[in-house]
Amino acid sequence: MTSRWSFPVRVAAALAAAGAAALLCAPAAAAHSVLVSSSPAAGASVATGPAEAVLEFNEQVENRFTELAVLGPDGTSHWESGPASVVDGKVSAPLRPLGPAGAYTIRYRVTSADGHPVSGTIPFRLTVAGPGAAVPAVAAVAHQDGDGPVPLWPWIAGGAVLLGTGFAVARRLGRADA
Ligand SMILES: [Cu+2]
Repeated sequence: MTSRWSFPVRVAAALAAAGAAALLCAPAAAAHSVLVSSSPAAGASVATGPAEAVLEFNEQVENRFTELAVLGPDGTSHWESGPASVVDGKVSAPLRPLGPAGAYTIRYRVTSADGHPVSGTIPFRLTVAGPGAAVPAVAAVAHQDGDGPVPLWPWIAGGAVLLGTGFAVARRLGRADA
């Protein structure tokens, strides 16, 4: 009798396990923070440049590696005037007065509560040219992300230390030989 039931029971157990796994995996897959709304909104047309760009996510995002940039119609000029700040699920950055009318893009990257990065772009349009002027890229606010060029000095310093150690060892070995 036990053997007659064991197969269906085993199948049921396997199905239950698969279902449980699916239930466990589904929330994990959906755990990335999702952009709920923004200001300016995606596709919005504004006549005046907003004082800040604001993104609202569905949950609290981590306050690290946060990037919020607003790119001008030329695709390269930056219009954010300071680093992004994160309060719970709200990420915002102050903006300079916008300049030429045209297509602007909010470019963002945040760190989900589960530690995974979420990034995207939000296009909006400035319909009336504002008083702002583009600043050279160097003067734009430095990003907090890790996408920037890797600094060379640690390599140079590391190389110098290695060289120095090598010379010291070589000298000592030379003395030992003499
Ligand atoms: Cu994730």
